[in-house]
Amino acid sequence: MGSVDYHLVLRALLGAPTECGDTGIIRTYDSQCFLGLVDALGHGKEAYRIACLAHDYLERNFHDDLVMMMKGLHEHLKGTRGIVAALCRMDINTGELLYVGVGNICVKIMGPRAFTFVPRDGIIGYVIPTPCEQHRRLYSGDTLVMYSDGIREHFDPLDCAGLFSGSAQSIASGLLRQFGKKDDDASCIALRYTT
Ligand SMILES: [Mn+2]
Repeated sequence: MGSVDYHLVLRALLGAPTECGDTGIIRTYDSQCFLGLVDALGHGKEAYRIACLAHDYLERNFHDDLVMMMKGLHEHLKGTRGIVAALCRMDINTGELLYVGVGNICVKIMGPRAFTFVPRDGIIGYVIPTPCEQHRRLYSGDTLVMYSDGIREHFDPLDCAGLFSGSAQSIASGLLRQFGKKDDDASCIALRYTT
């Protein structure tokens, strides 16, 4: 039996949560954990409105197959300025992890088998390639992080060695604090897996 500790942080560039174009959702059900992170293009009230549309869609459809979900999200957001998003589902018992991503949301496994998923290029709601599902496995002690481009993409794990030994909450808020940029909304999900 595995268990997960997870946390989501959001920070609006303009301060007000109702002007944040980044959003995220984490849902556990049966032995599954669904995680989605969204960055609506631009920022401010219009980005927030689109992020809410995406959030509502994910809230209603998080049980779906990830490729279907990405296609559905694309249809749902047509006519808006669009978003980028990463969708993950893990099996808490086996550690099996599925990923589908379009656009610049960074998704990494931190641990002895460090791995970075490669998203497909595109803007969901505008033009996307055929979504493609990637599979990995989390092992006990691994941490999954997902973050938008409001957080520096590359950082040296040595600069934050202590960070990854804490709780999911301290990892997510620590990444935002240490590597958050000053010119965009920012969001981060951290998930720690133990068996
Ligand atoms: Mn952004």
